[in-house]
Amino acid sequence: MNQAVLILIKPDGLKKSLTGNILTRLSETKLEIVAAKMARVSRELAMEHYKQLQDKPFFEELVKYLRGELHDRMKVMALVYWGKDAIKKCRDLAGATNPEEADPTSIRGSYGRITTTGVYENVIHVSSNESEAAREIKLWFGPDEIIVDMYPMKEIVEKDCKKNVWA
Ligand code: IDP
Ligand code: MG
Repeated sequence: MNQAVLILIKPDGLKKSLTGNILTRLSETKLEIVAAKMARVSRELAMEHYKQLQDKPFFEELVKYLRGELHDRMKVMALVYWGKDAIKKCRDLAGATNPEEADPTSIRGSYGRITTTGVYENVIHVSSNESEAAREIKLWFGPDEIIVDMYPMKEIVEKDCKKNVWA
């Protein structure tokens, strides 16, 4: 069964110029990239993304971290990988949440660190299960940004909708 998984290259990954390394490591999975973009992260988006951690003492720092406030990089790279056992394959390559405990050859073990303020800067986000992946992918991407049909969608006509087009 094909699965989808949301990957975020977090602001520390971008600041450390790790995009290429991380994508190379993830290519070992032979999964297909079906969506990719650079994204600015509003406070609302960061809080919604990590809403299951809202009671943790590090939540406020975590929101700042994902927004890029700790790294002077107000963006993340968001991707959707698609294929057999996509979540396990990507989580195995990412390594444990705590970079000190992660396998030293994993992405987080190689590049992550624990900050003095307590948040784990672990360079990459990987969805943890299918329902979280669906919730997160729908949060970060619209249906037209993903090149395979993975979730039900509907067509709507928006009247008087203001948007930017090329001048
Ligand atoms: P995951 O990213 O491995 O799925 P989660 O428990 O979902 O781990 O936590 C989300 C993010 O919050 C982590 O990637 C890490 O940046 C941060 N984090 C999680 N647990 C801790 C902690 O105990 N101390 C500091 N930061 C943490
Ligand atoms: Mg998680």
